Amino acid sequence: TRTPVNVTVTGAAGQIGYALLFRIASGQLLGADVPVRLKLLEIPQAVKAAEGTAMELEDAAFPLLTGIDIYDDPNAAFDGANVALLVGARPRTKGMERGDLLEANGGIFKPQGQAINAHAADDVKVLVVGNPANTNALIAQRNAPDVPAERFTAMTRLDHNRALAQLAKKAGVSVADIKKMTIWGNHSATQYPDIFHAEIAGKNAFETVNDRAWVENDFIPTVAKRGAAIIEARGASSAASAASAAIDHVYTWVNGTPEGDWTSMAVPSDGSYGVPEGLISSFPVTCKDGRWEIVQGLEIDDFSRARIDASVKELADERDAVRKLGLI
Ligand code: NAX
Repeated sequence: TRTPVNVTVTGAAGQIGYALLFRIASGQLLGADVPVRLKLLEIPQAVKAAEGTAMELEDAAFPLLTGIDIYDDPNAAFDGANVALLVGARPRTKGMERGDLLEANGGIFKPQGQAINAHAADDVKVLVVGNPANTNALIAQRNAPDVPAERFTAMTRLDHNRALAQLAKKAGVSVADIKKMTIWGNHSATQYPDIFHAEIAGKNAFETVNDRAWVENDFIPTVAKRGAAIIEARGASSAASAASAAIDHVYTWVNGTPEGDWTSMAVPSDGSYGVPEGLISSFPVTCKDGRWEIVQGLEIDDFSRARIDASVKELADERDAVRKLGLI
């Protein structure tokens, strides 16, 4: 029998946590033959609610779930973590400036980065979901100098999946027919969903839909503003779809991208495509043997260049702001 994989989830009592934990425990995060031990981190006021979720997890009698522990101390929660899903974050509230938001989240992601550095397993893989995800991941990564930087990633897979769904609808195909979708940049309204390299049933997606106005005026804004549209419709932000994307992100990272396809992950830049080194920006990536690699050699036209640059500039501004605050 295999040793259980320790999966730490922060914000476990939140709405994404509620959707995510059951999918992890059922084996969808790592594989149907991989036992998992859950380590849940919450703030003290939400520990009781996390205990309620843990009771339900127990009641689901998942054969792969070997244990659940609940903590309010990051040092204990990340002890021995092989996979760390950083979901809990400080949301933007009314009247909050961007600087306040970055500072409040620095208060969460700096100590969590330090705890990962000190206590996580040698093979730890980190996915940051909590917003602003890219910059929260940067803060955690910079505060974990002993962990290889490439183990810190942020989630743009929900944006990627949203882009697949919109393109499939437009082209009248199944999402399974689409390959090589890309989200570039920040998980924010400046993100750039790129179909110029995507393929539908093996043919170039942009040429197949042949509708530039749709790409510019419909597809890109619909994907970028989908989070706001969900809040408008549901009265609450995306939760099950966000949990599903987190499952996809880690599953792909661990188990690999299919031959002839790639995915989108926000990862520390090596300078590829003119993205300043170190920024945690979304790229097209392939995964193999538990490692990701940025897809190289794609041609970027002026239209795409301007959009990538705008999103990357926002990331650089956020990095400068958290540097000023002494968080990195
Ligand atoms: P909720 O407010 O339902 O849950 C957040 C939970 O985090 C709460 O239970 C809270 O007590 C906990 N928490 C706060 N500070 C913590 C800390 N220091 N340690 C541990 N737990 C802590 O939010 P939810 O809807 O679950 O969303 C969680 C985060 O995901 C938010 O930041 C949200 O903006 C972000 N999202 C990111 C997405 C992405 O694509 N990257 C999409 C979905 C989502 O909007």
